[in-house]
Amino acid sequence: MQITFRWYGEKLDTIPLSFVKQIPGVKGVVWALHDAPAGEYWEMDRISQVKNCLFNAGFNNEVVESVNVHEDIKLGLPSRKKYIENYKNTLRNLGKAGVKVVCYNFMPVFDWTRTDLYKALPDGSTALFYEKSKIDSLNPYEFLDIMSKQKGLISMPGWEKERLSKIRELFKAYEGFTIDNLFENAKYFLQEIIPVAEESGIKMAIHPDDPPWSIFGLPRLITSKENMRRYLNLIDSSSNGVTLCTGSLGSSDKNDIIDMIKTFRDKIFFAHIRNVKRFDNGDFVESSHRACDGSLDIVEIVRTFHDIGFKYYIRPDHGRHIWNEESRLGLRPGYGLYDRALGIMYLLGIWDTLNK
Ligand code: DNO
Repeated sequence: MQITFRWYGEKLDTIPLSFVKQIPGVKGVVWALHDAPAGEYWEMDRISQVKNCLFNAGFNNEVVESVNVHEDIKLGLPSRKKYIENYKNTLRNLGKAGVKVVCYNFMPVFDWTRTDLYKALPDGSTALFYEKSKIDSLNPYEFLDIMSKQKGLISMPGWEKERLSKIRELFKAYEGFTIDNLFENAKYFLQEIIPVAEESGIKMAIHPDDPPWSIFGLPRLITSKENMRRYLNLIDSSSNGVTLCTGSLGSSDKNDIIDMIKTFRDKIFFAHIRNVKRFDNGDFVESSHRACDGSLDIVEIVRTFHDIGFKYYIRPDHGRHIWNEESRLGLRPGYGLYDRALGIMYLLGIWDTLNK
């Protein structure tokens, strides 16, 4: 397995790559053209620029998260054709640049959803929090209004300005839309892009829905073992796989993460490993990586990856904001330096012990 670290690019991240270099064990940087709107074609020049920047700092560029899927593709509109063409050409360029895994998601309208980006924890740190009753009682516009007042929202991946500005039209377009419609449109998308991924030497790794249940009446695809299986069966290819995100799937106590790792062992090309603490009322908060701090047994999770001989990429995913880090200008919620670095040390500590 290979440890990676997500980084938003020279202009959009406040963490210098030289700092990332000082975290033991990080081989690759997980990157994307974060300023490219979903559906846009990624020019080779821009891809090469990032590649050079990562190589000069001593990292590989093998994992991209994400090449975002345009909403028209998820909705199955006729305009999807042009966005799918752009997607294919982007994959071709990424393959030429040495990219091996592309993470993406198929979540309608909202990518990951939280209600509080800086929830204070008893130890004085802050973390991302999901309050179920808030989501259940608000309509999406009220929700967005409250979220827009929190610092950092629009810097969250998946919450880009141009997407949010169209939120009313989007909800209108999804009226009456079912999970079967979404699966059908995903199948069409996969049938188009997977042959190109195969030719380009790229493994596609869909990210689970976060949280793994329907919100605001929208259907959600990757929420459970059954749905993951259904998705993988849409097209039989060694390039069709998943990102196993423990925190996203683990927000629901119905998901048995260990069982999922064992079941989909050959289809997991990327793993996001983090802990989450679930509460009885359906709320959850992102906790430290340590097994006893959250509801997930991270030790057993890492042990299972070790047992299956996992040879792909892992990143620590999110972290809390600690050591006054949230006062740093431009900090992206969940994507500070310190707790993600601690997370890596915890994961490597377990891995090295298992190796012995
Ligand atoms: C949140 C992330 C997600 C993820 C996308 C993948 O931190 O895990 O935004 O990048 O869903 O497409």
